[in-house]
Amino acid sequence: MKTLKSMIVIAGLLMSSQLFAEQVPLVTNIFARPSISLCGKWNYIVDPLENGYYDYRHRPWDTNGFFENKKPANPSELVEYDFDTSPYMTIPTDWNTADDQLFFYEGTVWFKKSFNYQLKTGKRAILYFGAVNYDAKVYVNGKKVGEHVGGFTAFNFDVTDVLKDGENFVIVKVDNKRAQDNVPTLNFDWWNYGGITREVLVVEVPDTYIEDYYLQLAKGNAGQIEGWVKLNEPKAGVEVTVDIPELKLKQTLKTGVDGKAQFSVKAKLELWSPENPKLYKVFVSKADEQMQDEIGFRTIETRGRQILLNGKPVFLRGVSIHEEAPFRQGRAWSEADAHTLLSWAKELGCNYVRLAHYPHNEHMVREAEKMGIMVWSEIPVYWTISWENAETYKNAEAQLRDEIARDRNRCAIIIWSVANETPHGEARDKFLSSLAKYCHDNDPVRLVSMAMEVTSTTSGNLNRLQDNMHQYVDVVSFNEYVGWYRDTKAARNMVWEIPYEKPAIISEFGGGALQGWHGSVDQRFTEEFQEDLYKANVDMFERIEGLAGTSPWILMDFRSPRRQLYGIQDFFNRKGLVSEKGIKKLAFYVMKDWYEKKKKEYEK
Ligand code: GCB
Repeated sequence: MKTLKSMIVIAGLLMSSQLFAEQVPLVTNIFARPSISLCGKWNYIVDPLENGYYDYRHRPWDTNGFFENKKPANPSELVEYDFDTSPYMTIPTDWNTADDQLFFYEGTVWFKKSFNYQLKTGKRAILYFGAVNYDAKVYVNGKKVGEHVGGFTAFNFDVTDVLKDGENFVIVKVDNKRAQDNVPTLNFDWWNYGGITREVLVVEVPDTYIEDYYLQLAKGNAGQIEGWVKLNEPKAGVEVTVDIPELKLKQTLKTGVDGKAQFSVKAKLELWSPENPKLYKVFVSKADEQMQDEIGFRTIETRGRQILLNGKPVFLRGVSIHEEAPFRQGRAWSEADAHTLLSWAKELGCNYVRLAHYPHNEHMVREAEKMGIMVWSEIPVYWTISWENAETYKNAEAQLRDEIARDRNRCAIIIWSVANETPHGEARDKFLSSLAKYCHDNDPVRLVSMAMEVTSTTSGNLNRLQDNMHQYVDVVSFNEYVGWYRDTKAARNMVWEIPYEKPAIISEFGGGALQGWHGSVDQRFTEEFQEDLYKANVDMFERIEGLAGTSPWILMDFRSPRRQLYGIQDFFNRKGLVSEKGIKKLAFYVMKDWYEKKKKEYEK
């Protein structure tokens, strides 16, 4: 007779939620590994009622869900879906711009891709997604391999045991419904582009593989490279090599019982900087695998109110950027998108960009690095999320963990930011200080910041920045919308007080203009109004003591459902310095001139 316990186990095994594979820690430098691409045509089924997931009593299907990819066994059998006769999208993309009917859609869409695979003996197969917004349930050959939440971080599953030789299929249920407890929450000022928005790969690695590695300069020491190589399992005595041929620096190491090998080595280096974005070819290998990376070395620190790059004070001449595709709109994801956006930033005179409001795709960060642009990278802890909810915190921390895991070798990244414009309060303070601590503990060589608001004391023309969070960050940053949301025309008389002995960045300022619309400086949404606002702001910046950088809002007009003004906004946030068609507005040149001036000042 079956015991109750074994019956429960069997029932559990039958549930569709049973996992047949494992979400494994992020495999680093994914594009340098042997892989097959699953980009391209994926058939899709729009499922607003989640019919493919729940039965008519709204209980999750054990069998019969769309994940089974069922075909009628004979012409009389009822199966009310068929991926193979459904339309397709070319992944990566967002469904909002790929299908006109889905422009405003928020909900579930199922995607299916068939592919041929032959797994070699002694190898493992890792199914990698660059990003899926927001909730992804992933099935391979009808079996659930895992789930991921968060629209902007990469994730991967070990699917070795569910793949077959020959024809396989992967099905993903993607759901981008917003929810209060999510990160981001219900309310945000950008388009909630849904879908499989970055690349999908099946990566082949050896049974024991190099999961991750790290090589950067020791904090504040331009002559010491520190690093480690980590296997996917705690296996001791495995020989791994880190080789930088140009430096004649080759480290052959043995892993310890934790599967990790550490090193610290002196080196005479050409340092990475915006003027000289030097990257070294680095080979990380072990007997049965080798991969190449391009890595730069620089130090980043603060001293009083200054930011020091390679020991020298630097002014961050920045601009904020959303991950929105130039010219065609929709989510940006490719190297070409990254190059266009960053070339405009370069033309503006930038040595720095704020990648808002979530981790951007890997090409963006790598391209910035090649072009000599420092990066602020952030997670979507934005406005009023559920500070009291432990699950929300876990979600935010997981996004931070995966953001750092993907990019820890990118010297271009100088700042991790953990939040944007959050309301003061005890629960928030606990949440954000924990995130800041997480950053410092897990990446001691970079700076931590968050975009605050000027909430305090505007008495007369005095602004004082005040936020408890100042004690947890290395750089205090704040958004000010002088001339747009507040104090129209008052910028020229404003006085600022930043009562913290830390560098300060203005992480946002700006105002809207419809490109090509002209009028007087007093007329909202004309290029002249925006131009004047920029003139008044840069003039004001000269009077902010300890200002270490600015990142105006924003490089390019971007889609937002919050921006309805007919004929002007048409669902675009118009604060771009460049229109969505790539045309520069007058304010672009105000900022460009000011950055030229700043550059000269700092070169002296
Ligand atoms: C902000 C937000 C940003 C918005 C911007 C605006 O403060 O951080 O996400 O898009 O203002 O345009 O209002």
